Amino acid sequence: MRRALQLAARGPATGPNPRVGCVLLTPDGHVLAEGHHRGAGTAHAEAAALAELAARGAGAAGCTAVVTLEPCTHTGRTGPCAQALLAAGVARVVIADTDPNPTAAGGADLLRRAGVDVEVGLLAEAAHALNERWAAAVARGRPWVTWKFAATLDGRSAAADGTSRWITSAPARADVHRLRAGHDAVLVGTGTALADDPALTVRAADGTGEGGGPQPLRVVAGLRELPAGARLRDGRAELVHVRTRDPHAVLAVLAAREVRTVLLEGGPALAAAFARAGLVDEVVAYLAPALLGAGPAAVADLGVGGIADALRLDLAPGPEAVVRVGEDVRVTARPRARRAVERAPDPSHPPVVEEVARVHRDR
Ligand code: AOF
Ligand code: ZN
Repeated sequence: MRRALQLAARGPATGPNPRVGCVLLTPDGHVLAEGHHRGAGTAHAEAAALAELAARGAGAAGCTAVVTLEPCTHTGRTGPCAQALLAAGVARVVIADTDPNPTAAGGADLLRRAGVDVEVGLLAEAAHALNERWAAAVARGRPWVTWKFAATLDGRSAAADGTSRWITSAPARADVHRLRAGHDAVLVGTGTALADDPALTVRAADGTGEGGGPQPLRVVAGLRELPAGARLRDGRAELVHVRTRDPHAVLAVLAAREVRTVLLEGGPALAAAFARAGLVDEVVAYLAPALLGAGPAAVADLGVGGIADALRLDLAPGPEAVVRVGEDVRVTARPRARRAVERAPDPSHPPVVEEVARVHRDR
C-alpha cells in the first residue's frame, strides 16, 4: 500500500478526479504490475495496472490488487474498475480508503458478494489525506474553498485612499501563484475585479509570463458588468461570470462544472459572505509587517457581536501553519466549527452564468 500511495501521488492534485494508485501482486506478494490515475478521462489506477499486465501478455487470475481508493462501480468517463478486477479473476483486493462519491461507491461490497477476499482500511488516513479536498468536495456536492488574503499586521487590505498595490513583498506574491496553481478555480467579486483589474492567472515566479501548467478557471461573482478591456477578459484562461453574490449559488455553478477546489481571493464583502455561510474550509493569510491604522479590513462584517462569537480558527498542523515568505508571514488555518448550516441553493433563483473568453483547458 505504501507503494500504491507513492504511485497515487504522481497524479495531478487538481482536476475533477482523485489521485489513486494500484499495485497488482502474485499471491505470495511479488509485484506484477503498477498503475496510477493521471487525471479525468484517462484510465483509473486499477485499469492502468491491468493494462500494463495485459501489454506483457500476462493475466491477473488469482492475484491480489492493492488500491488506495475503493474500486469504482460506475461507467463514467471510463469503465467500472470493480467489474474489471472481477473479470480479470483477481482473488483478493486490499483497499485503503472508501469512495465518498455516491455514483462510484460500492466496489468493496460488489467484490465481496462475488467471492473476492476484500480488506478495507489499510493506511486509510494517508490515502484520505492525499485526496482530502477532493473527498470533501465530492461528499458535500460543493467545491473546497480556500480563502486567501493579504493584509497588514493590523488586518487592513487597502489604505484609506483605496490603494492596495502592493501590501506584501514579491516573494509572497509569487507564493500566491503557487497557491493558485493548486486550485481548479480562482474567485473574486466584481468589486475587486473593477477596483484592481486582476488577471488571476498563474504566472512565473518573477511575475512575468505564464506558468506553463494548466490555468485555473477564473470566476467573478456579482452583478456589475466587467469592462471590455478588463484583464480577466484577455483570453489567457477561461472566465466565468456568475451574476450573483450568493456564495451557495456560486459554488453550485462551480460544482456543476466539476470544480473541486476554489481559491477565494476577495474582496472583503465576498469573503465575509462565504465565511458567514460557513463556506470557508481553509484560510491562507499573507501578513505584511506594516501598519495602516485606517482603510478597509481584509474581511467585512461577519455578524460577530461579542468576542464569544468570533470565528475561531485552528492553525494547520505542522510547520506549514506559520511560514516566513520573504519579508512577510503566511498563516494557514481552518475554521474550528461550522457557524452556519449549509443549505442547498434556492432553485427559484438560478444564477445567471456568462462565459467569456473560453480557451482550451489542458486538464
Ligand atoms: C479516478 N481514478 O483511479 C479511481 C477513481 O467518471 P470517471 O470515469 O472520471 O470516474 C471518476 C470517479 O471514479 C471518481 O470520482 C472516483 O469516485 C472513482 N474512482 N477515479 O479518477 C481512479 N479509482
Ligand atoms: Zn475506477
